[in-house]
Amino acid sequence: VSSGSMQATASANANIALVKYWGKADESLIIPNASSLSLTVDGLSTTTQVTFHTDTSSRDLKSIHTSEECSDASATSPDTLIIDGERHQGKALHRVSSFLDRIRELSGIHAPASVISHNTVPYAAGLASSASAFAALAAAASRAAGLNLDDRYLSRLARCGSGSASRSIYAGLAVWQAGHDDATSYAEPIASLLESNGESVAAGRSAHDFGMQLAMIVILISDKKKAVSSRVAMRRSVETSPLYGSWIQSCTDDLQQAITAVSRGDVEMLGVVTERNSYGMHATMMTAQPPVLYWQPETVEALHAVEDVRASGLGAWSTMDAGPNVKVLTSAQDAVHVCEALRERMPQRDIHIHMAGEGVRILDQ
Ligand code: 2P0
Repeated sequence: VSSGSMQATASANANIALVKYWGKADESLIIPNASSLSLTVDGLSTTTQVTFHTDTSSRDLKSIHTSEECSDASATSPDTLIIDGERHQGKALHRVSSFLDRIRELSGIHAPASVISHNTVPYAAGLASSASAFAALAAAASRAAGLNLDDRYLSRLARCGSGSASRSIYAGLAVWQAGHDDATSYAEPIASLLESNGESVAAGRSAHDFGMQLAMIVILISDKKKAVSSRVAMRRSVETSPLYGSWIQSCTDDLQQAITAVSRGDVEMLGVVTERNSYGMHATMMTAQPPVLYWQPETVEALHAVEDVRASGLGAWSTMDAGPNVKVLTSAQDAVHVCEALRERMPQRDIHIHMAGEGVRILDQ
């Protein structure tokens, strides 16, 4: 293979879970304790270029790896990582290098790589997600290494980088099937799931179209890096929260109801499940030891504003992830009205609409 062809660029959107992933059954393979459902959204994306430097011999790479055993892995990683113009080492590089090792193993291209990544929102802003990052990296790195993987395989691969990334492979609504090992834990578009379940969808409407008619409004509360990573917070929830068992049970019920809502084209039913599931996840982490509390006073203000907007007759349901920002599920049709109603109540906040977005795509190679 000529060295000139060992490069590819891919772009992926972030996704916001409606039924959340919170806790792993297998930490190294990233197998979750429950299946989850998300909406891929536009405007929060990562574009990543991967180049394998095949002119560096595999012997060089092996000797670098061997020297890692007795020294700081990050200092000797063969790869380079640049995110939004800034060179990263340490943990971030180590995580990317471990991910690239899977690609090297799969493809037999044992060459060091450079990874150059751009986020549409700054890396530090609390909204740049590992979901868009690892979905784009999985697609770009596998293509750069000459692999042509199908979506299911890409989803499994992205999952190994970050669980939520498994869902960003797809447009609109995606379900990550928990599974029980590497081969059975992957995401798929909700339309395929409904089809394989033999479920019918409300007349004149496909599950895909329904998903693409949803929107998320983001109410920015803070753009600071979170004090507790979601990885640590979910581990602590699994190990110490007395609510963890019932949380997992409720996810199974919520996913079932969410799927029914989608098959009926019922935004309200989907919204009610989404809001309840998010509060359940936060209740679980708040009851961990020590508790994980991502909420700020302004978070609570925003949650009340969403209730108030809904009481005014608009379809709007809140959901929150591992941070203080509030996201609001609504229909594409209502999005502008809901956004205006929220801005009226919180004029000092940054509030933006994110429509349902496309799945991962290769930009060039
Ligand atoms: C989700 N979150 O379903 C949940 C809800 C945050 C709250 O997936 O450890 O970065 O890399 O698998 O995917 C964020 O966790 O965690 C997340 P890892 P990830 O979107």
